[in-house]
Amino acid sequence: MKIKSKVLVIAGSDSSGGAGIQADIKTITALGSYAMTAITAVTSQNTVGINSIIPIPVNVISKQIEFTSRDIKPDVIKIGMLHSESVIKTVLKSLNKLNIKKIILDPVMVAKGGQRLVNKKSIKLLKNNLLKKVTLVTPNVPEAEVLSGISIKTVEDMVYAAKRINILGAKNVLIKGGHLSTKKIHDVLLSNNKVEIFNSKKIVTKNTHGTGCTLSSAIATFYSCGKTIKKSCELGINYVNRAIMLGPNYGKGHGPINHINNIEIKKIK
Ligand code: PXL
Repeated sequence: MKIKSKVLVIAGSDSSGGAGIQADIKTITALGSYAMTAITAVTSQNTVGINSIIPIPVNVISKQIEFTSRDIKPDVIKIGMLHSESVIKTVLKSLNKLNIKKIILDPVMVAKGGQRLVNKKSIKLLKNNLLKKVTLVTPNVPEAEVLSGISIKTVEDMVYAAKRINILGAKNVLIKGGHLSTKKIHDVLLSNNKVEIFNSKKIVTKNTHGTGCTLSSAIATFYSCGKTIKKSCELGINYVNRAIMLGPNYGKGHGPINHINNIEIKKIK
């Protein structure tokens, strides 16, 4: 199989393999593209909770981004967990040096179990500075509430929040509706001033660790292959839904999804 495109991921490592850089590499690879990484922090965790978060020094983060990208130019950059102000400032500086305009941001704030992954000051900087740089931002409902400053209870609220986040500078906004208690899941995309709603069946499971990382990486991969933002979101949502449905049910807590749901593994004899 010929590799289709190159995606650089700037995000944290998840030792349990379901979220973070590990989910990103699996997703980008499963969808046929080439994954590169700049690791921002190393988390020790399992499906039940997070044991520790060790930051990578900021000069090491910028070196990973710049040194790697100067040699192999990414078609798209996907950004995940940026846990502190200094990390966001560093990433902004590096992005300004590289001439890569296609950027997908998953504004990671808390883990599935409820633990905070980033501090409050960094959320402010993300909102005021980083959002302006991105092609697409993919918050879930709690993250969209923080970014938009409004409380979200309905799909109409999601549309309003998406407009507010668009005004802050993000060119396209996808708010994921999984946290709302609607019968179906409604993901709201605001793209080119048009609202698109993707409706999915709700899959009842506790195994949804890493869905956000996986979705944003899937969208980044489809986008890097030349699909539009709208089509990339549609294909990304379908891929994650299948990954949830076919989850391996590992661990005692919020287990991982099946990132390789779309590929057939040939047995090596
Ligand atoms: O799913 C959010 C997330 C992002 N990045 C890392 C994580 C998690 C959740 O646990 O560990 C590194």
